[in-house]
Amino acid sequence: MIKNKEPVVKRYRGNPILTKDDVPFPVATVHNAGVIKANGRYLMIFRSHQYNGRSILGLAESTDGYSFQVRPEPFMVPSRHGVFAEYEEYGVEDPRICLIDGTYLITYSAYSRHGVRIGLAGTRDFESLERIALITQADHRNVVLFPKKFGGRYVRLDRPHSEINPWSMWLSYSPDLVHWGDSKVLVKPAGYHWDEMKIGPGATPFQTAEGWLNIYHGVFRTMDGAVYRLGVALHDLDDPARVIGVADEWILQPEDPWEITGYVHNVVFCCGAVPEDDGTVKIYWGGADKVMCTGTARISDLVNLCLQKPRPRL
Ligand code: BMA
Repeated sequence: MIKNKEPVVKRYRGNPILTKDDVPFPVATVHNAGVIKANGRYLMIFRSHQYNGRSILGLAESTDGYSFQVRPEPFMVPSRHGVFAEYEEYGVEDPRICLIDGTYLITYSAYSRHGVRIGLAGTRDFESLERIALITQADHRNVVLFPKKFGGRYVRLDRPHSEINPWSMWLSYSPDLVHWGDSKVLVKPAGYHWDEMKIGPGATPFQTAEGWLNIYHGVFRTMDGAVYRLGVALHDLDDPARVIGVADEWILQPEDPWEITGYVHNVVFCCGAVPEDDGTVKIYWGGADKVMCTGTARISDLVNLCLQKPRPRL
């Protein structure tokens, strides 16, 4: 059992691990990065606001998951060609990375005067990047792919926006990564709860013996504005549309000064986590939409929170 005041996520003492001062091109922020471990290297695709308020993506690399070196040029800027140019006009944001069949697939938010939709791009080497398709209509954010096919279909967690239903987590299927459907709602914000305003998928889910672990964000509206925290849910290994349990308690909330104050205050926002061979997971989060931070958790602790302290079902 987890003792009451022991934090589930242990913050890295060297936080923040990446700031705008580490970036060799002009940016105002570094946050909400997708991270993956590939052949012993940690690859981080981070979001940065430019000084016009619109976002681009940069790439940083590390051998230990803590100390990152940023490449000299941005990794992805809004497209100037075709359909992508029209829908990325206001910027590209919040990337998630998922390895399927030898390709690193990147889902990102594409902002434009038409709203926000999700773009899908792929790379095999983190050198060149190919845009594949815009895979949602407006208004969707926070799409994460499962790193495996189920019954021959790709699966993703979705977060459509709706005025009637509070922002919730859905799931959709695709035969080809481009056309998606068969959607169903999986988890909704719980009333007068830390995530009662909205929830959204965070890191690419990873496999544990008990199920897929899904680290997500939840938002609570206060008199002082919204507070973004992180939570966990566990999905069935063979059927990710079956939610085994959603932990009742958050696993991380803004506490460090650079999580409380920044571009948007009181935000911890996760787009990536790296499970390690020693039973821990490195969780990466943006602090106050301004810096990147990390911390570790025991995977079994996160699983136990979903199994032993779940919230009531949908
Ligand atoms: C959400 C997104 C995130 C951001 C968060 C807090 O709506 O815009 O990219 O981190 O708000 O500002």
